[in-house]
Parts: sequence; C-alpha cells; structure tokens
Amino acid sequence: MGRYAVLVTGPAGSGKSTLCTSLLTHAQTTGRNLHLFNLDPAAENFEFKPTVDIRDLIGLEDVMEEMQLGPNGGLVYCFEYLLENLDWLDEQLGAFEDDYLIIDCPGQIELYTHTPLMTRLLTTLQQTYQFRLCSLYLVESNFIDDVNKFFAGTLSAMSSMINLDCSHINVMSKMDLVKRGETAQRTKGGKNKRELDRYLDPDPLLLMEEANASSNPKFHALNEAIVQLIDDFSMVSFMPLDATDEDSVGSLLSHIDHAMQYGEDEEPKEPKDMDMGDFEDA
Ligand SMILES: Nc1nc2c(ncn2[C@@H]2O[C@H](COP(=O)(O)OP(=O)(O)O)[C@@H](O)[C@H]2O)c(=O)[nH]1
Ligand SMILES: [Mg+2]
Repeated sequence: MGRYAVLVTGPAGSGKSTLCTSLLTHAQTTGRNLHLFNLDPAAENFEFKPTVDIRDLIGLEDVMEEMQLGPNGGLVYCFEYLLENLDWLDEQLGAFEDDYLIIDCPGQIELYTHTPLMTRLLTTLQQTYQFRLCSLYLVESNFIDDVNKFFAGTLSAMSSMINLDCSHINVMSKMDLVKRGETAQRTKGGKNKRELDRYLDPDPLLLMEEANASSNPKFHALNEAIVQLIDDFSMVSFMPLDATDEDSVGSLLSHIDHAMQYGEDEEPKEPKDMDMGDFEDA
C-alpha cells in the first residue's frame, strides 16, 4: 500500500515524544499499524519499543565520551555517522513493505534549520525507499505569549519547512494547559484559550497591527515584512493539539493522512458480500 513517514520535529520539551506515544496508542485502539522510529541518539525511555532505533547504531553518550564532543557536536556526529552507514538503515527498513513510521526527532532544531543532514536523510527515505513524507513542527502553546513570540515560533517552523522540503503541518501543542488557564488564575506565561485562539489561524493584518502597537515605529517596516513572509508561505495557521485527548490526536492523524495522501493509491477492493447475480440478471 505504500510507505509513509511522519517526522515529528520541534524544540526540546515541545511534546514530540509524548505525541509519538499518543499516535501509537491511538493507532492501537483503532487497529492501525504504526511503527516508532527513534531518531534521537540521546533518548532515554519509551512507552512503545521503537521498531527502528538509531541508538542500536550509535548513542550520543558514547560519542561525547570517545570523541570529546559536547551534546550538539555529538548529535551532528551521530547524524553524519548514520548517513555514512546507510546499509544499517537499509537493513532496518528493507523488511517492511507497508510502513507507517512515526519518527521521533531530537530537539536541537538546528538539525533541521541549519544543517543539511536531516534533509539528506529525508531525500534517502524518499528516493531510495519511496517513502511519502510529512513533517510536523511543534510549538508549545505556553510559549506563544504575544505576537513577537508567535513570529519567532512561526519563523523557526518556516525555516524547518523550507529546509526539509516535504508536506508540513504546524502544531500548537499542550492546548490542555491553555484550556485550564481559561478558568484558573493566569499563571506567568500562561494564556487563556480565547487569547490564544487568535494565534491558531490569525488574520495577517491584525497580526501586523498588534505587532506595531507594541513596538517602536522604526520596526514597523520589519513587522510588515515578517507578516508578508508568513502570509506568502501560508504558514499562519497552527493545528491545536492536546496529546492527552484521543479526539485531538485522531484529528491530527487525519490531517497527516491527508497531507501524505495515505491510502489513495490503494486498489479498489472487490465487493465481497454483494450478490453479483443481481447485476448479471439485469
Ligand atoms: N499538559 C500537557 N503536557 C504535555 C503534553 N505533551 C507533552 N507534555 C509534557 O511536556 C514535557 C515534555 O514532553 P516530551 O514529549 O518529552 O517533549 P520532547 O522533548 O519534545 O520529546 C513532558 O513532561 C510531557 O509530559 C500535552 O499535550 N499536555
Ligand atoms: Mg523527546
């Protein structure tokens, strides 16, 4: 039926691993066959055992120790090592015909925004293994405090989208925390739902007005340019996600399926229980 891979990206702590677990749990209850691919060489525990795990090839701690590298240099080394040892990936991926991989990525966003390493891996998945790809970029709802942080989150999501060059969905994670903020006292950095809804699918003009109202006039041209850029790339909208809510996870999975045209190349099935005699007599 084809091969599909969902790349779950975003900054550290944005909820990537939790989302991967929720997607796999959802798949289990709905009878779908999803596999976890752990691409984080520094990951620790998983609720679901990864089907493919980069730590079977190389682990960050060993690299840091042996190569005398820090965590970021070590991570880059791990990805370079993976790309030099694609026969390992071949062994891992070769056995499956119908795959739907959920790829849990490291939180160092420079991997998808600054270096070509992730792009090269995706090109291999696409060209050598004929995977259809979709990337998610998670931004934490609590982070989106004001329009300037919305710009920062959106621009890093855009940078990742341009670098990875595949179907892309922006996700605003941890929406359950925001819902709670609606009735509870607003905590520092917390937003209530109505305030945040403005950032899920905002009107670019309103964004610009809001940014201009809170900044020095000498930055207005910059605000306008950023809003124009966000609008040009149709990057403004975020899909809300509460990873603890089955409906929310199911709805995101439908969007992902749609983005990758999941199942659309499936051959139409013969009707099994239909009495074909009715048609032959007619
Ligand atoms: N309330 C709430 N917490 C979440 C949600 N998703 C993740 N978290 C919490 O956020 C923290 C970081 O999540 P994790 O999945 O490890 O983030 P990662 O670094 O992007 O993989 C953990 O404590 C999670 O329990 C969510 O939808 N709602
Ligand atoms: Mg994680």
